[in-house]
Amino acid sequence: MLLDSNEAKISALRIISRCNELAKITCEDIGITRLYLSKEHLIVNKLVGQWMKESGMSVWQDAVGNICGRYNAKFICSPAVILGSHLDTVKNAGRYDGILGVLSGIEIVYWLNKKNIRLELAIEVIGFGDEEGARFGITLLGSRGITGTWKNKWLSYTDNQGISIEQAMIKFGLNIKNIYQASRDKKDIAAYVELHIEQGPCLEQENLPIGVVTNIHGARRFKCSFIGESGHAGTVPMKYRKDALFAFAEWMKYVEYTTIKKNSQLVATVGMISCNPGSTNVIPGIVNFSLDIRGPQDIMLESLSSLLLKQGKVIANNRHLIFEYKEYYRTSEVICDSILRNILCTSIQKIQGKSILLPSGAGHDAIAISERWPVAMLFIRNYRGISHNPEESVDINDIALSLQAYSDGICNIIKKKAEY
Ligand code: HGY
Ligand code: MN
Ligand code: MN
Repeated sequence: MLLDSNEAKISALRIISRCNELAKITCEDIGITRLYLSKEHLIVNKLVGQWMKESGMSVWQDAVGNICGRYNAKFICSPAVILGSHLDTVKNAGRYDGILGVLSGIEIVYWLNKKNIRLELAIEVIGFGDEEGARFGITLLGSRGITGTWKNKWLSYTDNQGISIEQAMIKFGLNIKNIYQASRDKKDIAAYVELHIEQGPCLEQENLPIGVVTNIHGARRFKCSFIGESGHAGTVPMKYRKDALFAFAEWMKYVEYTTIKKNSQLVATVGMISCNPGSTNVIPGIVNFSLDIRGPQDIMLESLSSLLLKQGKVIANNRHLIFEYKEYYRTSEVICDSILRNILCTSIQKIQGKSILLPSGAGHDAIAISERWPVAMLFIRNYRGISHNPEESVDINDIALSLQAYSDGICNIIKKKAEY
């Protein structure tokens, strides 16, 4: 075991204090919001880069704004096992989503370095710059830099101030001509193992601090609109109205009922809505909104999305409105690598007596990385699974236990991978 319980506790205390320090780097007066290519992103990269350096890593910021650290193996050019997660947040976020995984990876390297241990493979820790997609709408822009699957068309995507990714990159100090320099050779990476808060209730229900992820659910995201006719709130009789908000409300009831009825693993969320023109005394003529659906299999997502979108059309027709939608994001289910999973389960059993396998309803950078390398994820229990919420919290003892399991798992994965 790389870490004994005292060392794990020292690291857990440092992780908590660093999460609190990073939580102060936000673009809002209250709450934590840290967006890709923002000035807060740059500040966090510098601070996390310094912590990486102090733990014994060589550090660089790559061509898409990820902060990367490398702890060499016995042989300089050995491939690496990548640890890490994301440093960006959603709006009004919690302080552990993503951050905990990056800081935990740094702690593993800290103790290897302190104990003068060099492994058969290198360890790299990456703080990805954009997993949430909270600024530009598309997600995994950091991890897709590593996999070399960046699309040039993304450069023209804009945030709600009309700033494009291209403009934001230039302001951040990146050269858009170099984006492909972030992509890594297949042979340079052996595996990716991410520690992340569960953001769900399973571990708490099982009364276990840590679990291993079986699969990451797929996702579909749509921009939708009900288009009716705005009118005078006082004069238009109800039966003559083309009220976009009532159509939306009727559709929302259908979304909830149909998703629940179809399958307990399916979820559907309308997280953003704008009602236009947005005056008390005007009948809403247009309602624009987002639709985010998740589920374990593409076929389930396919059938749920077609049901919901078809019903949007039916409701619009019945009310003499128009229903429009555009899909702008999709990821398929990712199955975590079984060899890596089994090694992590063995480490967890050592720590907590039993291991548990569970799905991830949330998306992670592992989705992008899995397109080129084997991935695995460890989940740590977080209070009531609350996440994307300032109430997000993690128990310090769970952090210490997860560090012992994570470090033991990584050392064993490296041993296994070095046999190849
Ligand atoms: O939305 C998600 O699943 C993740 O938090 N980006
Ligand atoms: Mn998140
Ligand atoms: Mn996350």
